[in-house]
This record gives sequence, C-alpha cells and structure tokens, in this order.
Amino acid sequence: MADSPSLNPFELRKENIDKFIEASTNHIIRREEDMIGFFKEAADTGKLIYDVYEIEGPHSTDMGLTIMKPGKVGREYHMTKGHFHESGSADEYYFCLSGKGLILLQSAEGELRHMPLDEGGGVYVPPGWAHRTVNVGNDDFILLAIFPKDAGHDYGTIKEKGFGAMVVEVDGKYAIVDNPN
Ligand code: S6P
Ligand code: ZN
Repeated sequence: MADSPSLNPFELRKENIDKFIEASTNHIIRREEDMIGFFKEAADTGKLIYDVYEIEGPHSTDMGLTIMKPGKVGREYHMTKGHFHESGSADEYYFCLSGKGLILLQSAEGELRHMPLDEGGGVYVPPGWAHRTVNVGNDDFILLAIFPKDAGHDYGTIKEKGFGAMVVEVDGKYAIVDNPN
C-alpha cells in the first residue's frame, strides 16, 4: 500500500459534499462551449453546465462526483457529454445524492433505455452501454459514480452519432423525444 493516496474516511451526503471535494485529485469543468457538438444549440456563452470532482482510489476503482446545474441549452435540459467506456468490460454504478434527473443508456447496437435517477436512487451501467445523465429538475443534480480505473472514456462516438433520444422541454415539462439526427 506504499503508493496509495492517503484517504480519510468521509461520510457522503448532499450536505457535506465538500468532504469529497477536499479529497478530490481531479476537477473537470464543463461550460456550454465545451459542449458544442453535444447540445444542438451550444454556443460560447461561458455558462457552467457541470463540475466533476474525481478521487483516485488506491485499488481498482475511481470515484466521480458530478454536480450539474439546472437549466437548458436551447430546448435541451442540461446534460453530460455522455460516453462509452473504452474498456469493453468496464461497468459503473451511479447513485443520486440530490436533485431530479434521468440517465440515458445506449448499447453499441443502438438499443436505448432511460431511467429516472433521483435522491436515494441508483443505476447499474453494464459494460458496453454509453451513458449520459440529464438534470430535469430546478436544483443541482448531484451524482456519485464508481467505475474501474481502466474504464477510459470514448466521447467521440457520442459526439459524432449522438444518442437516439433527446430530453427537451414541452409545455413546461420534460419529454424524451427521438433525436432527428
Ligand atoms: C465516469 C462517470 C462520470 C462522468 C461524469 C461526467 O465514468 O461516468 O463520473 O465522467 O458524470 O460525464 P461525462 O460524460 O462528461 O464524462
Ligand atoms: Zn462512465
């Protein structure tokens, strides 16, 4: 264990995510301009869409805490880029600490699923399924993800082909509609 990062026990709940942030070793910031090619109408506005704080675990898994702002870009609710894992055997566990959203899952063959993800809920993402989380609520959507260190992220396939569905506002509510592209 000589090379392991020194981690202290911490409790993880929405009231004390600062403990996770303090222990994190990597911080990814995605603003609207980083999402050009993902949202149909993304522009260079500087608007923050989400932060990801990552903790490198000492053994075989890493953890990521995603904090997504509420809002929309055009008609689309705030969402992550979404990715396939590069490793064909890498699965992932998601737990929602706060907020209200969805996860979209898509297999390499194009099969699409969606599931609600809200406080106290979790989702298992099996190997080979691309995943994107979407904030359809009015507050921050906060998610913990646990994934293998060697998972890797393939964003290119999603940027090129997109997901088969989009989450948009229709009459003041969210709707999951076919992606015309
Ligand atoms: C990593 C895991 C999450 C995402 C995060 C941001 O495998 O799925 O930590 O990285 O939710 O999403 P994205 O698609 O921009 O990496
Ligand atoms: Zn992932």
